Amino acid sequence: MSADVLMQGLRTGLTPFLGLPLCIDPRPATGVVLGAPCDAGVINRPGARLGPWAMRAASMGLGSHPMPERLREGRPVFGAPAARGWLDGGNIPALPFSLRDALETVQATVGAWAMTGCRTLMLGGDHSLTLGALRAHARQHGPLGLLHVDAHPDAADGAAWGTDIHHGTWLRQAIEEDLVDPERVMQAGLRAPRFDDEELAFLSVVGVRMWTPADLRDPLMALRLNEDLAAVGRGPAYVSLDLDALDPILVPAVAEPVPGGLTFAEALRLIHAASQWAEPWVGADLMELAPTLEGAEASARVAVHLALHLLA
Ligand SMILES: [Mn+2]
Repeated sequence: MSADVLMQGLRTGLTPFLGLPLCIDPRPATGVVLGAPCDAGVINRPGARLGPWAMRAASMGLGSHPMPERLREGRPVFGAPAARGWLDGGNIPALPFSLRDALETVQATVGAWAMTGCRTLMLGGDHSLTLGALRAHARQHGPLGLLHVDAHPDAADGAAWGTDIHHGTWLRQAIEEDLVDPERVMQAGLRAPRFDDEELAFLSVVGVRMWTPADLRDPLMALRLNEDLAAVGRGPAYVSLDLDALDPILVPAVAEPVPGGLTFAEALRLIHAASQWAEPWVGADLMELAPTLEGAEASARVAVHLALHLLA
């Protein structure tokens, strides 16, 4: 972000994400950042409807060239996201009163941008909205690969709450609707206690690749980890990050924090693995930041830094 952009933010009071050009009408571009201000799918602690505002505010005044991981290994030049054709498309007008309506709005808005060949980065919002974005991108590309970073498997059926849409069911829906190819779905960071074993049984039967934090850290599993990450990226793929995948010491302001999560470096390693894929991801999201909860500012900052690396 240049001083000009910072000055523009000070003068107008508007803080487009990372100072990207603001453009709410879909048009051809490299990619677009879209806020998704809805948390109608949250079971327990609400607040994610305000996530997009918190992330835009936390991105104000931040440099947009991430430091390469190791300076000794040469100097990859990413260039600023704005220079590479990224836009801030404003918010998806997803009202937080009706999840079904919100999902349609997410699908329509993400779809309108995707139709122009644009990649999308959605800032949530609760995790149920990922289903809308997957519907939009799968319509363009067919069943997608999915890197799903989360403390929870998000593949419950409708039994627990008598409804098949909330932030713990979207992956089940996406698999049943053929939006993703289950054998190209990898989950990382899983550790939340479960009500029963049904979810994990379903996921393993359809071939989803599941990773706990301990498995991710096990040097004996490194080869398989690389194989699984590469499998996701064998075709068009989507990256969905629930911020509760990270440890609640880093990101406390989420609906369902679970101790024992990923470090920032571990989350980055997963994002960097995606940069080895045959083609760039078609869509990504950062979900569940609830800035009404304690630790909001620090949590938003972590989210923005993850976004920077996703865009790079
Ligand atoms: Mn989730």
